[in-house]
Amino acid sequence: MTKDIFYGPDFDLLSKQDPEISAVLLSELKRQQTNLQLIASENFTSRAVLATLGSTLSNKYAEGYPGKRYYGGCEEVDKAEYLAIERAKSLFGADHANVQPHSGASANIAVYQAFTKPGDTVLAMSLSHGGHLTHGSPVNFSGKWFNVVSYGVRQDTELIDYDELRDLAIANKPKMICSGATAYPSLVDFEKVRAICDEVGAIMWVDAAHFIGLVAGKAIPSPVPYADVVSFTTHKVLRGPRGGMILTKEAHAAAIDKSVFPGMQGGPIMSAVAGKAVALRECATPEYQKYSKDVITNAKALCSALEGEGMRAVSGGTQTHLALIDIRGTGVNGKVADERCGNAGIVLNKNSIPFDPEKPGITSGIRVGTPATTTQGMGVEEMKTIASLISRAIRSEDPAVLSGIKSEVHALTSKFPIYNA
Ligand code: DSN
Repeated sequence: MTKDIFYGPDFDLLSKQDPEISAVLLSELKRQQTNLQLIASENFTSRAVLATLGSTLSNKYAEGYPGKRYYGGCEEVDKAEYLAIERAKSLFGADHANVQPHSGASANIAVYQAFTKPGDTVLAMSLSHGGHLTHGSPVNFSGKWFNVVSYGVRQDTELIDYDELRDLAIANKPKMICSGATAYPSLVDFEKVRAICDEVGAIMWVDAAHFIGLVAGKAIPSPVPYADVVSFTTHKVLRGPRGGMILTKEAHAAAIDKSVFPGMQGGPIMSAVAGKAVALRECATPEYQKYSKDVITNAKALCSALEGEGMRAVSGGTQTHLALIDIRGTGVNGKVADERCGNAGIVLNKNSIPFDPEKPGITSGIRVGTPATTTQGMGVEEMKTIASLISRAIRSEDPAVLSGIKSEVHALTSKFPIYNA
């Protein structure tokens, strides 16, 4: 382990000034280096991105947009934001990019605000079938302020039921239709969704948070040519800093910009905006394109190896960076599996499967993703090993066995070091 990642002298200063927080930074680094990171929405961003996040850009208030700020002294941060915008437009072939949302949820609030009014009807994927809190959950602003009608997957195929989606759209006449999910292992048919939106006169919104990195790497089809608006996070497969972004057609550019600022946010986090620019430049390289294809190859390998271990892949497999696994065959629920894997140094999350008989806090499934392990350089052989480690961890309640698996996990991760000097 190295603390060089924390920029030597500054870290030494922090260690003296605040030993408690510096200890957290070091132990979190160690946790990321030694355990297996299989949370589908996490990744290891580059040292270049981390450098922007720990920079003096964090000190600057820059309410407004480049060239039209409400504060003086923005000439340098303007350059960073222009670069982020131009790189996003070029990478995704988008008319317009807003790089200021603090997170995916913030970006989604801005989308609702730009295109709808409280009380309007929106059609989105239900959380229990893989959607997101901001897609109409009753405990979220989206479910409280909007009439969100949910669509789901078919029980037999566990794939989006486009016939049901069209029927619901015709019956409810939504102002906006959202596609995109957090636990859907297949690709969305954007052409079909566009046709349904056109038929009912709805705005087509794609929440691409999970898969936009695969789009950036040209590993899967892009929603950008079809959608009116695409929102996403920048820290998942995309491997950038924690944050959000929105792409739109030119016709909606002003509405989205007004909705982000002053509609929803104050000052943007300029260190994160600069980090987004750095990540977007990295995404435009052949290395990143190879990475994003490898992420999918690894996810398929992990998914089929887990099937080989007697677990069921929801929807029969994966076409993306994640797999949703029905673990009922092991006799263990998602909550217990999550805890046992955690004790074995395998970080993943319990996840509801479609039509899950268990409560969301228990679940019948787990979600696994390969963005982080692929960044580490792991490949198909390691995915087979990981599947075996997961299976053994899930099926064991003996702390000594879990501790033995943890040693194997540490041996594996030590061969694929991250953030080493
Ligand atoms: N928390 C993200 C995920 O894990 O999918 C969604 O917001």
